[in-house]
Amino acid sequence: MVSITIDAQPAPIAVDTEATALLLIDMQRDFLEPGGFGAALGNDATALRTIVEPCRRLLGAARTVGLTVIHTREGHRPDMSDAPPAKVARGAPSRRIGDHGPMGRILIRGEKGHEIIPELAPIAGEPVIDKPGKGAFYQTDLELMLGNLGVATLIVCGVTTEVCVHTTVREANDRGYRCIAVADCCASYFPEFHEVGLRMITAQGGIFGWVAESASVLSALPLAAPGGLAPGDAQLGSALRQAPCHDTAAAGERR
Ligand code: TIU
Repeated sequence: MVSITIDAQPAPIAVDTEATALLLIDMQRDFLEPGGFGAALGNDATALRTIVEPCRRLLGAARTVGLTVIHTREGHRPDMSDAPPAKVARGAPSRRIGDHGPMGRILIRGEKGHEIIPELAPIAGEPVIDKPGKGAFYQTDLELMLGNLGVATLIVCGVTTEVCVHTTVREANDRGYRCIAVADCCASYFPEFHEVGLRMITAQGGIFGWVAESASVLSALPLAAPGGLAPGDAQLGSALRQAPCHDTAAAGERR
């Protein structure tokens, strides 16, 4: 066990690195590049790109210390049998889920737009959770995986703060996980929703969890500690991370 303390709101939080996972939510082209789902809903997708570099640094550090790293993607099967009609029909987008766009069919597994952006591409052994909803627990094997890995705390990054990050943090909180949302590694198309979304997490003594800056997480990680974690040292976690990942991604998509 390697116990570290991360400076956070509403209070510092002590975590065991061997029981902690970095969860990267939906860092997909469909949300972060023009021509994807986010843009089809009328948003400026490039507004989210400020978090790419902080996420990349945190991901690199997590890999160095051997934290469990899990990626998620929002999207649907090509036949859209897992896409609720109410979700597809909602709003007045320029393109609906399943329609053809510049990066392939919008929010459909196996299409270019569905891929995680290259800067944060998963490496071998990092599970990728394909989720049909906003929350990463709904109709996925994330909870099973976290249980097998002995994870108790989630360091959460990704997009968008008030939609998939918030839904996942709420789902995780109700399941007994401690969540630390990383403020400068989460983003929204609406800056005010980002700010208020983070405040909602920490309000009332941390009603859903904690919020920290990536600098606080980085400075707490045992990156330079002699005898600190070596990459892939996390016992069961290491063994599982090397195992094949049985997600529902299209063949060839998994890295
Ligand atoms: N529209 C929006 O802000 N977000 C989503 O639809 N999905 C995620 O947040 N990933």
